[in-house]
This record gives sequence, C-alpha cells and structure tokens, in this order.
Amino acid sequence: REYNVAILGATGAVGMRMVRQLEDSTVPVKNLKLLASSRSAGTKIEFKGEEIEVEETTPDSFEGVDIVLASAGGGTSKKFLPEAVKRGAVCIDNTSAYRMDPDVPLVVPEVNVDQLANHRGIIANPNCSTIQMVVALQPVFEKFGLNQIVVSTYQAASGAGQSALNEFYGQAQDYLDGKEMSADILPTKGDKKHYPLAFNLLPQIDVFEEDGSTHEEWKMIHETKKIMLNDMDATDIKVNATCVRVPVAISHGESVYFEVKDKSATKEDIQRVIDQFDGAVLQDDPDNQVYPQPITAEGKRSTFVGRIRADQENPGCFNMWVVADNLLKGAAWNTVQNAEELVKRDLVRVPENYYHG
Ligand code: A2P
Ligand code: 11C
Repeated sequence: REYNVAILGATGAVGMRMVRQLEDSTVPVKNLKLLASSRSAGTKIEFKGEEIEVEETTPDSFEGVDIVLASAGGGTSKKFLPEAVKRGAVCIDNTSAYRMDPDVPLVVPEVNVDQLANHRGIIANPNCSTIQMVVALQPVFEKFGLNQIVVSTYQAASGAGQSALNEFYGQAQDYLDGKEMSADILPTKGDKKHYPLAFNLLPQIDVFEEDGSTHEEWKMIHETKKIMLNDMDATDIKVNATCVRVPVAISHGESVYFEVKDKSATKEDIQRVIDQFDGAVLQDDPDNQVYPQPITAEGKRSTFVGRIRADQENPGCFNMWVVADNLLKGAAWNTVQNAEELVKRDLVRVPENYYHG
C-alpha cells in the first residue's frame, strides 16, 4: 500500500527537514502535499526530484490524505488536525497541542512504540529536549530502574524556529560589526521582554509558570513521565529540570544526573546498556577527548551520549552528557520515524471512535 502524505508547516525549520527525512524513509509515498499559511503559498520545494508547490492550508486540504506530519505551531494543529482526522487522516503532531491529552499517545519509538496501537487519529511527538533525554535513559531504566533525574539543558536557537535562528545569526553579525544587537523574538515570542542570545545565555525557554519554572521545564518533567511511565503525573521517577538557551544554532546538549534503583550498577554497566540501545550512540573516551558535541551531532538521527561518570559520593548516582540534533531526532526524524512504525504495524487508519477534540 502507498500513502498520501501531507506536511503541515512544510516551510518551517522542522517542516523542511520533515520533507528530507520522509524522502529518506521507508514510508511508501504516493503523493505529497506541502501545506503552510497564505504567506508562503506558491513556494516550490523539491521532493524525490519533483518540485511541489506549497499550498495554503484549509480544512479541505486534508481530503484524501492518509498521513499528516504537522509542525506549524500549536494553534494551527488545534485548528486543523481534528479536521484532518475527521477526513480519515492519521496525524503525527510535533507541537505541544495534544501531548498531555490522555487520548493521544506521546511516542518516542525507541521507548514506547507499543503506544502507537492506542491512537485514535492523533499521535503526539514530544518536545526535542525530552526526546533525547528519554532515548539516553531508557536502557538504564530498563536494566537498573530509576529513582530520579536532574537535568540542565543547553538548547540551540533553532528550537525556537527559523525566525529565531535568523535573529540569532543577525545578532552575532551585528556584535562582530560593533553594532548594537537587537532582539524581537528570543527568549520567547510569547513574552514581553526580549534579549540577545549571541554571546549570551538565556535561562528562559517558553513562558514562566506560577511556581517560577518555565513551561519548557514543565514539559521535560511531565512528558518524560508520560513516555517512560505512561502517566504524566507518576511519582515513581522524580524529574527536575533547568532549561537554558545557548548561542548554538543546531543540536541541544544536556547534563543529566540520575539515580538508579539497582545500586550495584557501575559506570561500565551504564556505558554498555547505552551502547547496545537502538538510537543511542556512545561517544565516551576521555583519554582521547571523545565526547558528544552539537557540531558533530548536527544532521544525524541518533542521540549521542558521553562523559558518563559515577558520583563518588552518592552510590547509584551518575552524570552523563547527551547531545542530539533538535530538528531531527528532536522533531522531524522522530515524527517520520513514528510514521514508519505506523506503516510497519498497519496502523494507518482512523478508528470509529476517532479523536474529536
Ligand atoms: P509560513 O511559511 O507560511 O509562515 P517555524 O517553526 O520554523 O517558524 O515554522 C512555522 C511553520 O508553520 C511554517 O511553515 C509556517 O508557514 C507554518 N504556519 C504558521 N502559521 C500557519 C497557519 N496559520 N496555517 C498554516 N501554516 C502555518
Ligand atoms: C525549544 N524545545 O528549544 C523547544 C522547541 O514543545 O515542541 C520545541 C517546542 C515544543 O525552544
């Protein structure tokens, strides 16, 4: 069987990569529709040697579509995905719009691919910083159990979209030219003040919650629990996050500190289970200065792990450093990978009790 696929947000930083990841995937594509807003209707994008014209999205755009890959912002997903499901399309949504909905599986294939079978028309793709952390931790969790996770992130500008990345490049250029840097987007479009990222660090990703955490930190806590424990409020694993935007274009870094249940686990055990896990690549050789870096992770589908150390003062506790391309494993690839898994499992169909919103 071949599938009619639509990419919603095809002109964005993630959408453009979805086109490339789909081109290089096992999903048999009969026809590809590229959807965006009226701003970019008429733009042409190449897919498998053919130029495809970008169309303005309307509810009827989804007529005859089997699979939708969406990354055009939460509001756009809320507006159009129920329309797509109603018309028989299975949607994989890279926005945060449906992630915490109990009727929507939140899937990282290496961790909880079985959840795909429960879909009712919408599958959610987690936040980029959550995805790479759970890929690195899942083999540890499976073998040794986990009590708690404390993570600090070093997140790239591209996580905030193509326009934020362009703003960051402009700031760097202005700084080097001796001009004053301006900021209109970062740290986040949704807040009142804006600060330059170039030659700076911004300890704010997304808006603030009442308790002083940012929404990005909230997502890392609750998405991790939903993916690893199938319950967004589970207390079996405690999660604590601090999220920071760093002046890097692509690939997020994370310093992850964790405590396992099985205190007999050694550093070598942790290295071995990560090394053997699909989707994770161990780059951990301090003698030869081998460790993951954003510039070497960029363009790759894997999650890279290194700097694994046992905390000498706390038995069963470890540090590690995790890097992945936030636009690929953190977004476009994880979405296309979910589509591949749906196809493999013959799950590209909308059930009768489909998602109504
Ligand atoms: P457009 O190019 O027409 O603005 P990014 O996350 O990199 O900023 O990209 C956002 C993506 O979402 C773009 O493809 C953008 O299209 C698309 N988009 C934004 N708003 C809408 C909308 N209301 N309807 C459809 N697509 C939208
Ligand atoms: C960032 N992690 O780096 C965000 C981007 O919930 O899908 C992804 C937001 C999301 O800004």
